[in-house]
Amino acid sequence: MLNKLADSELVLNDDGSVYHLNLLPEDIANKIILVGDPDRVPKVSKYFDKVEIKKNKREFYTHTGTLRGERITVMSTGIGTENIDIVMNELDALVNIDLKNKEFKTKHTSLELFRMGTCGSVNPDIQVDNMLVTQNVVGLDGLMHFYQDYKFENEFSKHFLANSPYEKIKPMLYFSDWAEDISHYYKDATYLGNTATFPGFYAPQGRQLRLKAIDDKFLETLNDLGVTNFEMETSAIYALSKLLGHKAITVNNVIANRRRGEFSADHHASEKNLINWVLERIIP
Ligand code: R1P
Ligand code: URA
Repeated sequence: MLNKLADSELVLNDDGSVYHLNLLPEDIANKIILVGDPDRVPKVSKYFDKVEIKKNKREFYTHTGTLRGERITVMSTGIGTENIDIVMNELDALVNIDLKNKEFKTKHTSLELFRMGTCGSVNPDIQVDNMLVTQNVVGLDGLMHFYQDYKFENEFSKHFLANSPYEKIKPMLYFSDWAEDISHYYKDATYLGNTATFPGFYAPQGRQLRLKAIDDKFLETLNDLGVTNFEMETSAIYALSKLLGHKAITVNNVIANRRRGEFSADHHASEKNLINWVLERIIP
């Protein structure tokens, strides 16, 4: 690969910021909280000592400031792994590419990325309104098929691949390097789980409104394969972090128990609890 990137490959705005995130290198901290919902960004940054940067474009809202004296960023990613593709590549470009010359930097910078999201449980025993940290993730979206060197295997992934009856759904499997990563922040999580990331909220997660999903036993089958919870971003965050040399961890608030048909009685209170839970741990 050529060291200098063409203008069509690393697209910048007029002020030199990365194209979709609309950010300059000095706009982000090393610790970055990733949330799906843009409305969650001010709900997080209101706990900061002060907010120095507020920028946005499309669904990508970013606030950077300090919390207990340490610099921190919160950014919304919108929904889905296709947005994570943009977020991860542009965040990495902010720290590992010289944007002026469009050349790779020789010294690598590793970011600490904390997804703070919501999910549905497919294990009937998991209680709603609790935090579930993703130890392993199976990507049932298609994003990582487009990258080389994407596949990371462990016992969970081997078991899943050997036993999945869904031949049409080609899983990409990843896991967090549990021993070496940033899991120490969340040592006391209520649940450690095996998360499945999907390219949709309805049939891909077994929901049937007026259309039928792949089969009626989807939730039970995924749970039998070892999956604990469903959401829409973590596979791409873990896989691209691994490939790009960043550290990432997801905690999702369980807002639905799909097997019992339960939804959080007060998801606003539950979201506030999630925000405090994460902030207390990543900057104690
Ligand atoms: C679906 O409602 C959205 O909620 C979950 C899913 O991953 C998807 O993005 O996460 P967030 O609460 O972070 O948006
Ligand atoms: N987010 C999801 O993607 N699925 C759920 O069931 C809940 C939150």
